[in-house]
This record gives sequence, C-alpha cells and structure tokens, in this order.
Amino acid sequence: MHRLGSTRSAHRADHLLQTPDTFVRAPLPGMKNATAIVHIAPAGGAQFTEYTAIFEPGGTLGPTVGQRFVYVVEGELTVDGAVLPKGGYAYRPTAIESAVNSRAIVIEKRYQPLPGLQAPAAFTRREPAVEPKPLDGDEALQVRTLLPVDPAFDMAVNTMTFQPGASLPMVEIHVMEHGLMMLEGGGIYRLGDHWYPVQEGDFIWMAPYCPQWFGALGKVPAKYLIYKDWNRNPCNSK
Ligand code: UGY
Ligand code: MN
Repeated sequence: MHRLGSTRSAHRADHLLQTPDTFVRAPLPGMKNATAIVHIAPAGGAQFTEYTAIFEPGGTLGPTVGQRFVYVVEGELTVDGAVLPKGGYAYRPTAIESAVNSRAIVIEKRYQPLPGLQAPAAFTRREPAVEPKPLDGDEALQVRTLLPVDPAFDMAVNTMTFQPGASLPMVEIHVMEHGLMMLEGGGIYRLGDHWYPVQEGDFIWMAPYCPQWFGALGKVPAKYLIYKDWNRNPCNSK
C-alpha cells in the first residue's frame, strides 16, 4: 500500500532525516553479492559518506579511497580473519566477507593527516568490550567511544544509549557534523527548528551548526550510532 506521497523523511539545508520507506538501493563499484543504501555523501553536503551495506552470502565491498569504518547491525561479517557478530566493528578493514545475510553501517572519509602523527592502524573490536561512560554524569545516558582516544584519529564514532525519558542535557550547536543511525528504540529529535519522531532504522545527517537535541520515548532504551569529525582544527578542513 503506498502512502499517498507522505513520509517522515525530510531534507533541509542543515539536516536530513531519512526513514526506511524512502531508502533506495544501488550497488557501489566493486561490491559483490552486496548492495548499498547511501544515506549521506558529499553530494548531499557532507564531508563524509555513510551507507548501509546489505550483504548476501559471499558478499563483499569494493575498495575505498579514504578510511573506512564498518559496524555490523545484523548477521555476521568476517573481517581480516576476525568474525564480527552484531555490534562488532572494524576500522580500516582490508578483507570483508559475509557468509550469511548481513547488514553493516559503513562510514568512509578521506584521512586528514596531522604533522608528526602516524595514521592509525587497522583493528577490529566488539562493542561490548568498550566500557560505557555516563554523559555529563547522567547514568541514564551512556556513551561508548568506539575509536581510541588518540589524536591520530580524525573522526569519532560512538554509540549513545538513552533510558526511556533520558535526553541530551542541552541543545547542541557545534562545528562538527554528524551521521546518525538509530539502532534501537525511538524518541523525538530536534533538528534546526523542527522536532521529528524517530525510531530504529532511521538515519539522520546534521550539518555543522545544526541545532540538535534528543529525548528518548517509549518503554525500551533508545540507542544510536553517531559519527562526527574530530581532533582537527576546523581552520584546516576543506
Ligand atoms: O557527540 C555529540 O556531539 C553528541 N552528543 N551529539 C548528539 O547526540 N546529537
Ligand atoms: Mn552533537
């Protein structure tokens, strides 16, 4: 049943809310037994690309020009010899293969080197191995920092888990941009001057300075995976 042209998706100058009913699949160069839903890319105003990769058995990704981060949301991937179930993730993987039907969030971005610092090496990890920390002392809002705290990384990828009723402590307005995938639960996201109901499966892009706030609603925690550019002087970014 079509929806007579209505959707929760919205695209404005400083943000994108992309809900699954508007997802379009397309293969990316080099993919085998896999397809992509590109959520945001430089064509949409971002300095990075984020997509969902959908793998069939034997599926793999093509090469990337930049650094790549992969987070498994369904199924299981074998990455550089490591088996990554849901919640497993990889930084700068070389060989990726899915033996089963799987889905992963992929973030790609050209690396911005810093003088005197070596680019970070590849690694794989599982999210539960990362200790959660309360945001600003709020036990109801736990953050897991998936990439090491190290200035060699020019990006941060975190998961944030909100107990029902928990919220960001303030409306944030900052120079960093965000790519965000709702992994569990839902709530209300303020983006610019709009308040959107959001739920598991929705994607959000926030441009630099997009006013943002989230409050979790419902009876289960809300959790999202969030990217931001990090550790670089904004004066030097393109
Ligand atoms: O890291 C962040 O800027 C994060 N607190 N933003 C957000 O959740 N919208
Ligand atoms: Mn933010």
